[in-house]
Amino acid sequence: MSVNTSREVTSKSDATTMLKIRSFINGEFVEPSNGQWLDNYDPAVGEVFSQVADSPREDVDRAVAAASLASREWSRLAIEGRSNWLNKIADGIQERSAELAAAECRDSGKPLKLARDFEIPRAAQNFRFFASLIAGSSTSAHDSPIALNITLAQPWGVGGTISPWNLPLYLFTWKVAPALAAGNCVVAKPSEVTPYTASLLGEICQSVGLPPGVLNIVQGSGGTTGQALVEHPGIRAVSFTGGTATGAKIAAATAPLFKKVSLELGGKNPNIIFADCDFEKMLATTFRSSFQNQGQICLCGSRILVERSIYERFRDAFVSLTERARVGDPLDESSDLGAVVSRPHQQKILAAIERAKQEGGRVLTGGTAVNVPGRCANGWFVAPTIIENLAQSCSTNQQEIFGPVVTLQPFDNEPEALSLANDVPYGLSATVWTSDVNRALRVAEQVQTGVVWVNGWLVRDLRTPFGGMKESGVGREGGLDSLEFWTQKKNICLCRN
Ligand code: TXE
Repeated sequence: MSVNTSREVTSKSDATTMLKIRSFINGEFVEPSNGQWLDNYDPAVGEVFSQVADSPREDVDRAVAAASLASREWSRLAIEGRSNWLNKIADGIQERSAELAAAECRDSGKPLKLARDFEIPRAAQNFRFFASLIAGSSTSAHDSPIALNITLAQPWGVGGTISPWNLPLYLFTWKVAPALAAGNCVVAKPSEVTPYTASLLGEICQSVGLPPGVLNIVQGSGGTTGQALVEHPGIRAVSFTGGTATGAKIAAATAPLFKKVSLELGGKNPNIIFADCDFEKMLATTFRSSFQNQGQICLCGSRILVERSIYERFRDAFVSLTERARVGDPLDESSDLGAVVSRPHQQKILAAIERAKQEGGRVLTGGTAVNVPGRCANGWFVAPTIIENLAQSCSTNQQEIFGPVVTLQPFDNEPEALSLANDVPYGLSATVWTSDVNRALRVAEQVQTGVVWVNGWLVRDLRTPFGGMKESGVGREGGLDSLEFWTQKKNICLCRN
């Protein structure tokens, strides 16, 4: 059955209504062919507010068939044509930005102001950025007396994207926009935990008149819909962001099929603070890099390494700043932290804190769930938590928690700071705080991460490569790296007589 909108509000009982979030296939919103739905929660109130399709393999097949058909025209569009479509989608996001921010907040529990001021604008920017990047792209040629070689970058046809729940529309569009820009049609799966804004994006594509099949959004769980997507023989390239364990499963499923795969995985990022830093700037930024989005950003600096001479000064100031933070209703403008994404995730974070205590950790502040009175009394909140006195080798300092939990570790000198920073299986990002530019360069060059910020955090230029080393992933996203991922090179050699 097909309907024009992603959202049919049906009566669940006399008292309540239920939003239904469908897949968007070939330009239409469709029910899951197996009739299976998943409950979707508002984490701030702890209640189901919608149901999302749990699409089976057959629905993924239909989406791939639609994308494959649409790609014949889409891949032949002049660059200006594709660029115009991307800008139209960006316009649509901007026009509905208030609605998108409210949906993101409800789906994920994040503060409304974070979605409104940072994430939804970035989703529009993702489309605009790749619209202008392709407009300036060129084809390379190599000339010689015997032949002229022309190298084309051709799209794969159908691309598959799988995105997580922490920055739902921001990361969904970060994959979809370059795939479309490069001339692919896309089958995209948002997280089943936060499906709402992707579905609204489907409505935007419909209202701007994007040709059917160019972007298909299959809703559903990872093991069902996601697995069907990565195994589909019609999808030659897959871009994934999510947990490292899931990344390993996707690598295993795609390797025998020789697909191109980009894996953007977890992190256990060091925030390295030297005594000669700008203390006030570092302190304010460290609060954000620890607890923004309740610590549920793969780039959060969850291990804070502090030069011993300022360890106590930093610890006391950081604890005091954190204790002034407000954990509260995400709709309240004064809330610094909202809810974490789900009840199981809240339990996972609290269990990690208990494990830290067993490992000898001293909880300096936080460490518990937070009861927010009123509308959010049954919501899933966790206090921002700072722990010290833990060994480098313990699980708290080795495994990603992905919540508002950071550890503090003192160090005596630069080699020790680097040794602690690098002694984890992950290698996504690092932050270095120092006023010594030579030291900044030395440390940045030796730290084993794909991204290093010096005297800042989450400052992004979309032209730069983004991705991790070690268990944080394979491949780079951003700028020309994204366009390169979504195309394959073909060399045509024109031999001279
Ligand atoms: O992520 P999953 P989860 C980390 C974080 C978190 C942990 C687990 O530590 O606690 O991962 O989170 C889809 N085939 N990050 O379980 O499962 C899934 O439906 C294909 C880090 O929620 O990795 C969703 O769309 N797809 C992170 C996406 O993968 C599958 C962001 C991510 O979900 C699949 C999120 C399968 N077999 C979690 N199984 C980051 N790096 O930003 C699941 N999926």
